Amino acid sequence: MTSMASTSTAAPTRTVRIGSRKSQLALVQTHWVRDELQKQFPELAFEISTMETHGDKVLDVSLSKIGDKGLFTQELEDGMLQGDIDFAVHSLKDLPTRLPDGLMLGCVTQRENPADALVVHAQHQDKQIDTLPAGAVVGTSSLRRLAQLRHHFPHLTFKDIRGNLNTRLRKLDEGQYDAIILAVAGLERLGMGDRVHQHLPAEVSLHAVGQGALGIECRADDAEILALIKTLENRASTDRCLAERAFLRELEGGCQVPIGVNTVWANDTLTLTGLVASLDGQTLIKEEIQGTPAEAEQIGTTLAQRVRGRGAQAILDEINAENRS
Ligand code: DPM
Repeated sequence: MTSMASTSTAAPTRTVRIGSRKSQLALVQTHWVRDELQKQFPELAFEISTMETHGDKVLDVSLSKIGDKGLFTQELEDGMLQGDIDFAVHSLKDLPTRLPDGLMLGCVTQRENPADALVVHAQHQDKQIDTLPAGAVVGTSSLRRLAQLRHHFPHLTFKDIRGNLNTRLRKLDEGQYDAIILAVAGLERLGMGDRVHQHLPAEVSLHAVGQGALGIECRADDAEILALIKTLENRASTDRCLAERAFLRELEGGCQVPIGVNTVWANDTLTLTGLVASLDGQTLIKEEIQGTPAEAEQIGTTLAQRVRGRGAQAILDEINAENRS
């Protein structure tokens, strides 16, 4: 009896420190990672350190205007490089495609539904995105969602919206908007999946690179931590997200560019659809490519070169010039 009790209360061999943003969504995600790891490694202790990132502090400025290099990740990355934390859990879509020297994307978890969701005010319960009345005010601060929706539904009015999910839903319910667009995954993780009124089909809105997956970032030379987090890796999600990230990286798009993607991984074939849109929604440049999962990054890069050849670079240059001025 005594020996059993002493085994179960034995001091953990190592304390692993996990970095997370403070937002409710970030914490739900980080707790999930911690709980999964704790189940597999009962001998380890896990500790969560929360940090505020620049993106959490600047809530009144449109995302596209505050720049994008590590907006939601930099403070966590500094923490890893300084050795204060061992790894960081991110929404993969907020993690830049180029990481600081010394850090790597160690794991992509099983992806939730990556689609965008239409969430409507109570008075539009009987509507869908294509039946909202002319002039209806749709809230989004994603240039990607804005450009695609403007293209398909020029009769709608688009208005910036910021704040966390609860703030946005409150603004919608108060009547400041007729509808808003959010990621299905974020709503579901927060237990608010019932607010998803319609999954926007890929023909209407291609989702953001990495949307719906978690990305775990760690130090490139920490083999022990890498082996630990790799146990949460999902192969299909990883291949899909690596293809998507290679597409974005090759276009040198930050997290705030009108670039959308869709991937299908089936029968040992990976299909990637990529899109670059002009902000006014007039021009959509869209291409599709297939390859084996092992060629994930290569097909992403090739697809980027194809859309660039069709005018995508000119669109991105114009947007980048505007953001700098
Ligand atoms: C990025 C974008 C948005 C977030 C841009 C985009 C949405 C901004 C907005 C890069 N990060 O999607 O085109 O609509 O104002 C973000 C959300 C999630 C991660 C929330 C959301 C949850 C879903 C996920 C914000 N980052 O998109 O509704 O984990 O993929």
